[in-house]
Amino acid sequence: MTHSHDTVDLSCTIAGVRFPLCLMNASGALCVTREELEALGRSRTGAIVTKSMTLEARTGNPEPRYYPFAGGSINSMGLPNLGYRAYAELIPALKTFRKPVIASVAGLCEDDFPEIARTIARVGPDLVEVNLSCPNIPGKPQIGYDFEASERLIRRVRAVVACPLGVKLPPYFDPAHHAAMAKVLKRAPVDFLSLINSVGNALVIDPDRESVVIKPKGGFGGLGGPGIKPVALANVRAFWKAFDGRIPIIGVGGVASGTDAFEHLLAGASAVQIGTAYLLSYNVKVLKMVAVNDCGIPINPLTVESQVIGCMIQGVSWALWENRILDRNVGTMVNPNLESYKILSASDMFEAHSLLTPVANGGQNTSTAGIGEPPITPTLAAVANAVYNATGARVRRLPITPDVMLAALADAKRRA
Ligand code: YRO
Repeated sequence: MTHSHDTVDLSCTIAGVRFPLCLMNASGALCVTREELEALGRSRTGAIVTKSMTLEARTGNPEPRYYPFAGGSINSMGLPNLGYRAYAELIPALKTFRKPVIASVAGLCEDDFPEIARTIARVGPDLVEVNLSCPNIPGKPQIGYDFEASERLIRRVRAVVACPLGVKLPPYFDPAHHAAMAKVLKRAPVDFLSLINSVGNALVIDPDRESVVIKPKGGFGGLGGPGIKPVALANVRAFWKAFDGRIPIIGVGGVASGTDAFEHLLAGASAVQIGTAYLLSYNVKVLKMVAVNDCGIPINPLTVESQVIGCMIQGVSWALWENRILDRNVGTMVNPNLESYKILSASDMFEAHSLLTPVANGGQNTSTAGIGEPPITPTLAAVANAVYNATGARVRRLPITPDVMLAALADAKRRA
């Protein structure tokens, strides 16, 4: 028996809009610029979801503002986006990719939302998703945690948007809050729900650097990734129940595999969005490497080959994971042990080939030749060059982690 993705129907319909595939990016994940949105258009994603747009363009918070780690990601991007006028110009072109376009609308105050929504709805997005995780009045919680403000705001946006309108909600942790919000959403009303936004105001600390990992807001930020999946599933389930299954739900939170997506569908979602895992696809993985070494005529080729492959493994480790952290004041290494000093592991292993070329080195080739540093050092350059050949981005920092990769891509775009 053979399986082909073309014979399996994974389409879905949300608020009357047909999606060719029930998987798409989550708002925020690589959907700010024209290039990122067009890349989504060319991909197999079931829809193109934009970054939440504000009245004016924003560069967002200072970096580092996004940090992926083993358990997920933390961010305090601060709404970097092109401003709604730019997206109003882009959306007609994005629609030519023949998949729904979801415009995510944000605001820095309540009055911003209807103004943006009115204009953006006119250029024909297939759906509008209102991001309720936005600041309201200083000192008050985000709009999504203020049920009165949420109701006022949704009613005002509803009045100016003709296409299907949904809300992206923050996670709630108490059944009373699920009930209160469901009541608001039934009165407003909305056509679909996107559940959930990142789990707000989390704090990730790097014990090696003895520091928080993102710069804005003293390190506080929204948590995404595998750890928030149970919170997302609970919110999908709670709202599915509150609406007796009568509202389409897009599940968001901790989706990195088909099984994760399936769990969201089991909880009541009709489609699924992918945030942290989509960004993580910017992980560099070495699939295959060929090392060619001139070391004269080796007495024991098998030993030399084994040595060369060991060097390649060390080189790739160096390129992608190893991070020796020195205390700048006293010059001692502060990585406490090998538990927090990452190197390549079995699942990272690539197809390694070693070719030995018995080229005559100068006058003769019978002397001793080092085969320690020679196969290690060029491996770093080989990885960095392969990254350049694949993406057009030059990396100049090691190890090449997703944040370094994203910065390099942004740099390449600026230079282009
Ligand atoms: O920082 C962001 O741009 C951001 N990150 C998220 O994980 N979710 C969001 O909804 C947003 C935009 C909204 C806000 C957190 C900046 C108020």
